[in-house]
Amino acid sequence: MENSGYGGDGVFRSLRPPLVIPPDPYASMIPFLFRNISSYPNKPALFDSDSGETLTFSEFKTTVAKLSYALNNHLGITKNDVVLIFAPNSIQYPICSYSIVALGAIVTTVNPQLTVEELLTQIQDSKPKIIITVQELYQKVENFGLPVVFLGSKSSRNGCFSYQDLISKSGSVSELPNVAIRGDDTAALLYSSGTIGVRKGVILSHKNFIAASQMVTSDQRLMGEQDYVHLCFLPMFHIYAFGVILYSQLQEGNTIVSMGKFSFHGVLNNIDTYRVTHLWAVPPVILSFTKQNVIKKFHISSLKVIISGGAPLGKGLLMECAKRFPHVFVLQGYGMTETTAAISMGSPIIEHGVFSGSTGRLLPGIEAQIVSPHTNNYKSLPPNHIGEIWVRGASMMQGYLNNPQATMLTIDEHGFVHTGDLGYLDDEGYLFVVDRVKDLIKSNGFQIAPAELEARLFSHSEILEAAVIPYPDNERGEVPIAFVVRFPNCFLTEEDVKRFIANQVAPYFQLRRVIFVDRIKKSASGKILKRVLVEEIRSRI
Ligand code: 4UV
Repeated sequence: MENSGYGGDGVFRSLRPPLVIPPDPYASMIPFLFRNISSYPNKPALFDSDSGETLTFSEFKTTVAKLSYALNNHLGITKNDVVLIFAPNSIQYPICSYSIVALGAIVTTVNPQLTVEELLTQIQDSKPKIIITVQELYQKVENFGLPVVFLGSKSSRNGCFSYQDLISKSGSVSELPNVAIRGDDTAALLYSSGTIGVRKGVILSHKNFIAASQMVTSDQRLMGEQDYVHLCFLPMFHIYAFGVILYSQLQEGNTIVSMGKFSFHGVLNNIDTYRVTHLWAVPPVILSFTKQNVIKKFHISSLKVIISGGAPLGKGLLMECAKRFPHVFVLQGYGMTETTAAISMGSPIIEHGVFSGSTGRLLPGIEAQIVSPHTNNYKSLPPNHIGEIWVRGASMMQGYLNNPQATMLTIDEHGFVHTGDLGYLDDEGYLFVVDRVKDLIKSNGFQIAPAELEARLFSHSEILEAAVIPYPDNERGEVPIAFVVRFPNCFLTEEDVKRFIANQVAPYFQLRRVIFVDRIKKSASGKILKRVLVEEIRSRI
């Protein structure tokens, strides 16, 4: 049992070396990010594979300093103000994020696919002072009455500012702002529906990011290797790219290649052009790799590691991918927005040639309990027993914004985040995520909150009851489907319901199927029995 990290107190502890978080003066993210760059000022920090722009670490720091100065001087952004970024991936994304955070202000990010109404919900909740966006998305933000900063070169006009102009106005500024920031000050509000309900602002502190970055890159430091190049096509608004790829890798002195839109050929071309070593993906991307026969035509010898995360990756798919890239380690990472980055991750050091389907061992400083979801006495389970995964460590969120009730239900008094995922740790401390007990759908790695779709369905005058659950899909992993009870003598069709929803939500939120039923199964207390519906659907496929 001791090989699993399982202790007599029912807690599994990480088998990796202990977590070391450097003390002050690096309590805040941005001084920490740039703490070592005098050793590699001319090394490329960022490439933009779409625009061809590039920045060395020294230029990156200076640009962050200039934009921070401009945000403060021209837009009045100061400590604790919220700035919203509504944009696709680009080299400017991390620059804007870190310029905001360097001021002690708070960055909140949004999926560019969201509708105006969905965006409004986040604006009302997080109360940003300004919005940073691109010309193509301006229509969605123009009526909020907030100052807008445009990425790109568009010139400043009428409450709109150009990123480029702001940087130019900062002249010779090259030092980061001098603001007193504490480790537990908020750095980011990333939205997640968590284990239940609608999207909520996950409060992540400076210390959360610093700790997470040290966890995620601990194996790299053990291997003593540097000069990794990470390709980032995963959306930068999401914790996986925001925390694991951007912040964690940049603070380690690794290079990021930003890619605005995923395409299979684009990825292979970029691996070749930028000599990419690390590719971060979600299972649907891994699936697309296994279907292609053209890999041999590209020069991808630089590639060392492919990491899949965000949703379960079957062992078969993992092995198929490893066959296509014989010289590459294919690993899994497992994490949540609420844990800032990864909880567990495979390792090229200890897992050479092992394709168990696990999500790797717990990262440094992470403690876990596996708790039976069927009992009320919270007895933690030993190795090889499946239960709900609870995790604790320095990267756990501070709570949900404006939602103490949801915070209380997610983090307990001992600091454990209840993930809503089912899994087990084996005899050697490998974590297997096998299912989900929470009310969440993961489609293409994106979160879909069933409660949000249900609320929209309930708003339809001909719908009496509705329940939304995940439905397996080969390409996307899962898609949402709805069980709907119509009011008597209503003749609403499946197409009517799908169209009604499609008009209100981002494309990835759309319903794949609508099943009309006479009633929806509920518990004695009137709660919809989602698990029963999920099991029923699974048994029919
Ligand atoms: O909050 P969120 O949208 O966050 C994420 C975070 C993903 C990753 C992936 C690899 C990393 O190295 C890392 O640091 C972060 O997706 O959704 C959290 C939920 O997604 C499911 C699980 O239900 C989480 O509670 N999930 C994430 N990764 C996996 C996963 C996985 N490897 N296997 C199964 N489910």
